[in-house]
Amino acid sequence: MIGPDIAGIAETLGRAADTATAIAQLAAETGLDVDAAYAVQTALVQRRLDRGERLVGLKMGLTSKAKMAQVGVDEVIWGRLTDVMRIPDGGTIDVADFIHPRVEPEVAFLLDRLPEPGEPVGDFTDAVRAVAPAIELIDSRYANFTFSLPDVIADNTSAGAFVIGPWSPVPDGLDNLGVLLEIDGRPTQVGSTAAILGDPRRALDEGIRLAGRHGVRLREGWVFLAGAATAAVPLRAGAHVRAVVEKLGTASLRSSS
Ligand code: OOG
Ligand code: MG
Repeated sequence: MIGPDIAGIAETLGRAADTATAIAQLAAETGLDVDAAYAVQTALVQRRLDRGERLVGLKMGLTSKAKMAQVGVDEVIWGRLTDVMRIPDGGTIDVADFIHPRVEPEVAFLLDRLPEPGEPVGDFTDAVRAVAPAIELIDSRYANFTFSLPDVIADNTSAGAFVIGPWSPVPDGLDNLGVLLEIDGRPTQVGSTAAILGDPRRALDEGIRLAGRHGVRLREGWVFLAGAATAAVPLRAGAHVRAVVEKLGTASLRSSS
């Protein structure tokens, strides 16, 4: 049997992102399972690397119930981050570069020495040098932000852009910090880091384990997004977005069109 056309699907998804044009879901029609979907993601990100982008980290997706419920997929997933996706803290994003962008509050880790593949993360503070509040901009390439599990994996887990706030040394506890997403000074989502797998530190174990299954090893110096603590919110032009994480501070961005 001939399997799905991995390179062709990656090209379709890559063009959708490059032209900010939504496409129809494709996993069911092309017979993509989870493994094939990660192969598409690899090819899709390689397309970016081929034009000079650099891999700078890993992002987790659907690590909170709020997110799982919002998109109707209940498996933890992971995707790749490149340098071009990173927007400086306080920087501006043009919504016209995206299809239907949404923003969500996250916690970021700056990775230090990671264990050997197959080894558990021993001391979290050995593996993580610093933590920061972050905003992720997600932008599903599928119409109506609607997708199946293999669809969203193939689409690099809707990765669009991200902002990292100021780094701080790892605090004593990360498992119950208040999280606020504010748009134009109004709180639009409120939550806790406990929503992220009970403790965002667990997202790192999951990232190492799940990416390891596909031969991807996390690297010293990479950024790691642990996944949103709340549902994501549509980003309109002319907005000022702030994600505030208790004890860690604020990450912010503005949007133009
Ligand atoms: C998938 C990406 C999920 C998160 O933080 O949960 C994600 C999506 O919601 O489109 O980035
Ligand atoms: Mg996210």
